[in-house]
Order: sequence, then structure tokens, then C-alpha cells
Amino acid sequence: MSPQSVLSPMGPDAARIAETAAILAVGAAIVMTIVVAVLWLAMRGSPAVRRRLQADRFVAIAGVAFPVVTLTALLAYGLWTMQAVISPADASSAMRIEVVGEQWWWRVTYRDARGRSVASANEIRIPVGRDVLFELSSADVIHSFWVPNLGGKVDMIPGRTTTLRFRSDRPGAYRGQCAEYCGGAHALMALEIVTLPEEEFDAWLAAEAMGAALPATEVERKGGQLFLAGGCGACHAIRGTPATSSVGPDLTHVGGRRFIAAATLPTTRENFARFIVDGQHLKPGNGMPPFRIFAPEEVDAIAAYLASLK
Ligand code: HEC
Ligand SMILES: [Cu+2]
Repeated sequence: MSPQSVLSPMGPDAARIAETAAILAVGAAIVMTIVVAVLWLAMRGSPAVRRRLQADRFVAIAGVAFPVVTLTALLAYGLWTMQAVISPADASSAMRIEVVGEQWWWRVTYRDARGRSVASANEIRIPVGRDVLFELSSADVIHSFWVPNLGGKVDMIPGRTTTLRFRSDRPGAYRGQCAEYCGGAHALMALEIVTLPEEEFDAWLAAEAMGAALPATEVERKGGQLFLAGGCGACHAIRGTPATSSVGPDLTHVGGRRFIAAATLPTTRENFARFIVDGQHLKPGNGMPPFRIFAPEEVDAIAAYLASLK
């Protein structure tokens, strides 16, 4: 199983798309074979065969009628499949997740049935076996949301909300990628969808809705203070602390995500430290300025604090 491939579908919606791809590939191979055979006959066939191939009737049927009929049928099938995989039709039972594309990360908001919302970023968790309706939009330029193992690709367009619905049938971690060039760090705008058994998901979302963990060690406590004193709260929120800005990703549970900076680096204490000091080198152009104001042990303390925010 590849974690980012249309060819290993992990749910009914992705399976439908893979099926469409298979139909197109097989159909194209058949048509290609026929065309090559006819071409060969036109060059090497007996005079009688070649005369037939020149007839107006053959040209009208094989050259005009056949393509018109086949392509129209494919168009209808394609539109029908597309409608089926994006439509919010039976959305009442579906769980809703808002995803906003930002240069170059993903803002994620979970909405539960009671209208409560939970802010997160860059990693999306969903329950296995349940329809999830994604409401997609953009904060700046056009981005595109695509997690090939689970569903189709839908653009995120400024000023509009597009939708995508899919279901995952197997627990796992699937990689997605912004699929529309959106500027400098576009190639480093990826994300992961982690699919969990329903009870595990419910427990996770309940924990995600809570405020941040309190620092457990002296180093983490110092890191928390430096986070606030260093001005990180001008762009980030850590719920339960005075940091409440929403310019950048919500960091309340950043230590519990598998990757940071939109699937650019695995979540480790070292990588937090590297990103704070050298983020512009690791992800050129990203919206967070490099912080060189801290001593190495201060950076490490902030990193320890962030890593503890599970
Ligand atoms: C000017 C606004 C701004 C300030 C100030 C700022 N950040 Fe950021 N930060 C961002 C943005 C924007 C991103 C998203 C970068 C990307 O991945 O494209 C980010 C990303 C991050 C991430 C990765 C988050 C994730 O979900 O993967 C961490 C960790 C982080 N910042 C920590 C800090 C710390 C610690 C400070 C203070 C030393 C700080 N930031 C100050 C804007 C800011
Ligand atoms: Cu993008």
C-alpha cells in the first residue's frame, strides 16, 4: 500500500475514482490497438482492404460517429462519478470538517453535531467507516485539497466554499498534498489524514477540544514562559494560555501531531528547535519569521514545551 496513491484506494469514494481510471486506461488501450491495426492495414493491406478504408462511409463511422459516441458516454460517466464523490447529498449524518488553505499550511476546524468547533492544523483525523464532509476554502490564493487514497481532488478557491465527501474503510495514515501551485513553498504544503476506529476518534476529539497540557517539568515551564515572552502568541494560539492569535497554526496540541509545518518535518523536539531558528531555510518563504533572539538552551526549552503539548 502506498500512502499517497490513487491506485491504492482506502474507501468507497477513492475506489470509484480508481475504477474510473481503470476504465479509461483499458478503453484507451483498446482504441489504441484498433487504431494501430487500421493504420497497419492502410499501409500493408490488400488493395481491396485499402479501398474499403478509403470509403466515405468508413471515415464517417470510425472517424466521426465512433469518437462522438464514446467521448459523450465517457463525459456522462465522468460527470456522474464526480457528482457522486463531491456531493454533500446525505450530509446530515456526515461529520463536518472545515479546511482552509493558507500559504503554506492548512487550517482545520472540526464541527460536531452540537455546533461546537475545535481548532487544529496540518493533520486531519477522521473516524473509520463514517462519511466526512469537507468544507474547503482559501485564505489567499487557489490551493487544492487532494488525498489520493481517500478521495478526489477539489480546488480551494478564495471567496468560495467547495465541498468534498469521503469515507475511509481502514485505519491508517494517508498523505495529501496541495495540488495547485500556490507560490514559493507549495511543494512543502502537504498534510496527513489519520483514520481511527470510531471510539478512538471520539476520545481523541474530546481531548483535542480541551486546553493545552500544563508544563510538567521545569524546562517545559520555562519554555512556556519564553513562548509568551518571545511574542509567539502574536500569531499562534495555545488554548488555556494568554496566546490566542489565529494568524498561524493552532499549537494547543501540536506535540500530538505526527508532522510539523504541513508534513515538512516529523514532530520531534529537535525539529521544533530547528523550525524556530531556521524555519526559513527548512521551508523557504513561509509566514513565520526566523527567531535568532534565543540562546540555544532557550530554544530547546521552547521545543520541549511544544513537544509536551500532546
Ligand atoms: C508572524 C507570525 C508568527 C510568529 C510571530 C510566530 N509564528 Fe510560528 N508559524 C507562523 C506561520 C504562518 C506558520 C505556518 C508555517 C508553514 O508551515 O507554512 C507557523 C508555524 C509554526 C509551527 C509549526 C506548526 C504546525 O502546525 O506544524 C510551530 C511549532 C511554530 N510556528 C512555533 C512558533 C514559535 C515557538 C514562535 C515564537 C518563537 C512562533 N511560532 C512565532 C507564524 C508565526
Ligand atoms: Cu497550496
